[in-house]
Amino acid sequence: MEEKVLQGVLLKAHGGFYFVQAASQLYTCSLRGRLKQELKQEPLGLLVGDKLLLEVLPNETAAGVITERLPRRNFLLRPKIANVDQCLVVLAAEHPKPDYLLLDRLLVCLLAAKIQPIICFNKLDKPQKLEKFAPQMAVYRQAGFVVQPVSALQQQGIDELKQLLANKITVVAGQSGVGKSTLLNQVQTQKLLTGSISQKLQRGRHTTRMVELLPLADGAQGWIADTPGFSRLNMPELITTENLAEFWPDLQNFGCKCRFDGCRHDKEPDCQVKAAVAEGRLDKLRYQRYLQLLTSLSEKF
Ligand SMILES: Nc1nc2c(ncn2[C@@H]2O[C@H](COP(=O)(O)OP(=O)(O)OP(=O)(O)O)[C@@H](O)[C@H]2O)c(=O)[nH]1
Ligand SMILES: [Mg+2]
Ligand SMILES: [Zn+2]
Repeated sequence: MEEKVLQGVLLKAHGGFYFVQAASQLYTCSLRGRLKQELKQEPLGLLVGDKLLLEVLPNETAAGVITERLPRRNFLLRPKIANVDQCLVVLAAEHPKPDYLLLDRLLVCLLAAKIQPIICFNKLDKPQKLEKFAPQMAVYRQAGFVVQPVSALQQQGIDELKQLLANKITVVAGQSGVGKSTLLNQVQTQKLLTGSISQKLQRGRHTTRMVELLPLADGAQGWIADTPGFSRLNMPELITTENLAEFWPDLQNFGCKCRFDGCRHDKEPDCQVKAAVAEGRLDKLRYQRYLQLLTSLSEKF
């Protein structure tokens, strides 16, 4: 009898089993011996998000054998996920207040890794809150980023968010307490721990939390992974003082007209970026954060 071969995505690995979604069904899989040997040569092995081929076992409805891993588009090490399309960067209107330096640093890292960022402002529970943050959202929209205002509490902006997540593998990032898990509970079906309970449990645990891709709700194609909050992020090695501006789309627009090739838009004369800031065509605070990151990069050496 001919084996049925399907293409699927690894959602989680646990206790020697691999849980693979293929054709909107979840298969519990083992590894074909030959693939297992091949993977032993690699430090990472299979990652959540890996696209795989599996043979469905005859007479069993939801069991299979993974025979092959398909090529990876990219991968992240923290959290360990392959084939990441985009990152939902969550900020809160308050508790905690937005940390724009952290946001800008994250955006640089994501663009350098060719992962599409989505900036999500949460806890905009009242119209006044939305008004208060409209100028900040406009700054990032003008820079070319996708910005989605939401209130997880009031369930506002959730349908728009769902549309942005469809058909993609998304990871979530943002400081602790911004509402990542609360938001995720509205776009996928599994119940995640939120608030202080989640923080207490995480502190008490010795093992690193297992990464898992969660299928989106309402039968939508696409997956999303929650991550515990973080407040620090190191810049990857490939970002230098010379190329930082390349990952800063709003500076980039003006920067190509500077007098010097390779202008860092810092102390150089005839810098079009500085001119744009002086004339209010470019947000001053974001430019100042660019200078701050430029300084921190130059201090690394
Ligand atoms: N007012 C308001 N509170 C919210 C909203 N979304 C989440 N919260 C609250 O914010 C707190 C933190 O939410 P979590 O979803 O646990 O935050 P998290 O980002 O997952 O935090 P970590 O898991 O620690 O990284 C909880 O008490 C939520 O109820 C919102 O839209 N408005
Ligand atoms: Mg959480
Ligand atoms: Zn310049």
